[in-house]
Amino acid sequence: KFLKFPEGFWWGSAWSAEQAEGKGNTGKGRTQWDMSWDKEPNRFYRGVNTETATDFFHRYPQDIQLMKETGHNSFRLSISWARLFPEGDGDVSQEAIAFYRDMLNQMNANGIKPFANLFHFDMPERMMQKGGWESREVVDAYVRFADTCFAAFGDLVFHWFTFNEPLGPVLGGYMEDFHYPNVVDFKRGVQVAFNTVLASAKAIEVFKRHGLGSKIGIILNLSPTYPRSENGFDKQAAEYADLFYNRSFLDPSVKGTFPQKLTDTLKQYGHLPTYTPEDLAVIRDNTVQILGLNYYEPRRVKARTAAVDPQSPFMPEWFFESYVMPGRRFNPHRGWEIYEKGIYDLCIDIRDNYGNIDAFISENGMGVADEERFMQNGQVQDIYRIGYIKNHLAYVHQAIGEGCNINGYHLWTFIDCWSWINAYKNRYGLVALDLNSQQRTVKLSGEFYKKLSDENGFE
Ligand code: BGP
Repeated sequence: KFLKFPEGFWWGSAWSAEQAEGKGNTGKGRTQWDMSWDKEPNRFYRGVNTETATDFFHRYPQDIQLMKETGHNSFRLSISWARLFPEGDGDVSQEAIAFYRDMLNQMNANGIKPFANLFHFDMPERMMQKGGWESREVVDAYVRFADTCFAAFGDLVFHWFTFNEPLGPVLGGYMEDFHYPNVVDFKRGVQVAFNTVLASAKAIEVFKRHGLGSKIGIILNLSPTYPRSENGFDKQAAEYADLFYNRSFLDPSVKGTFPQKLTDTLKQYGHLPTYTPEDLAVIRDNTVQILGLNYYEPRRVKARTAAVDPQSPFMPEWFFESYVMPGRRFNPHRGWEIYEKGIYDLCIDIRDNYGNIDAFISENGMGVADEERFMQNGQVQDIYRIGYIKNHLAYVHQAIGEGCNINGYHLWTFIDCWSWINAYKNRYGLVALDLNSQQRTVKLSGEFYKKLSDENGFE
């Protein structure tokens, strides 16, 4: 059966500045990833940093042609804060503005709607030295950066996003030790979460003053959370995991308020962040106009079996334990469970609990190592990726049929790009990258994607 998508559906893909551009020659400042690299070059990054990455900086004119060849009518990039403001604050780089303006112009000229995101894990070094998202000064500098972007690129950007996955810096930087500053301190993490919510709302406030025709939103990584059983303890565990990891950002972004139960819990354990009544008013008055949904895997939890040591530092995991479902299907290269129905459950949640706000799938994708194994006549035959995309899209199609306001699908990613934990180990692209020659070759999935977009559906 042919599954047809609504007219004007956004077909595209996404990536970020740090992961794709490379340094280039506009005098880009250092970021937190350069700091991580200095500290431990081989910890995660497998001997590859972001100096060159996928070299989008130099190759964007040809790459935009490749977007066309692979069926893109839209594309999400991020604007590098450290490129615009090498010091994070202070003087803006005119070269950086010229670079992005030309790139955005070329995308528009080729019928590709640019979706621009303002923060994708890439804190400028100077800002990180001031405390990163823990610091109010950094929040203010970010808002100036956002303001500058709206003024400089407002005529060229189709939709704006304040953050990609604001949970990332909290989990990575303050809980699980894989982003700078690599500490385990949930209290500081909560402050980071609050400050990013506030920064997002402040950027939206400034955006509205520009009177642009575009919309502004946020991109969240959401994992529908399933209890191991219908047992009350397991269900309660799932409710807490959902509060901490999904509702914590969804509610303030879309409704302008934090879930009461989350606030109560943080208060009870002495983990409320510092804020003022004015902050809460800014958050209340500046909710998002569009929502990007990144979906990779569900979260499965059960009630804790091991007792919590009350002397240990408070963590969300005091309320639940992760649980691996027996017989689950998963991607062995990334370790993530593959559960396509999760994308449907997520869409239904947004329809029913978040006013069916304008939304789209802003990331979904499959990272696979050593894809040369699947090379035939010079092309990666990634039938597994085509299957992955189709299986998820079938559920997105069903959700749309049931009234969900889902306007597009962006795959992670376009050309193979650098990853925070695995550098170039796992490849996600529709287009293969030869890291030595920087040569690009469209994979079988890239051909499939073109057909999918041309026909606005698939069989
Ligand atoms: C998302 C990020 C992306 C990208 C993707 C794939 O969470 O927004 O930046 O990296 O995940 O994950 P990974 O690169 O860790 O395999």
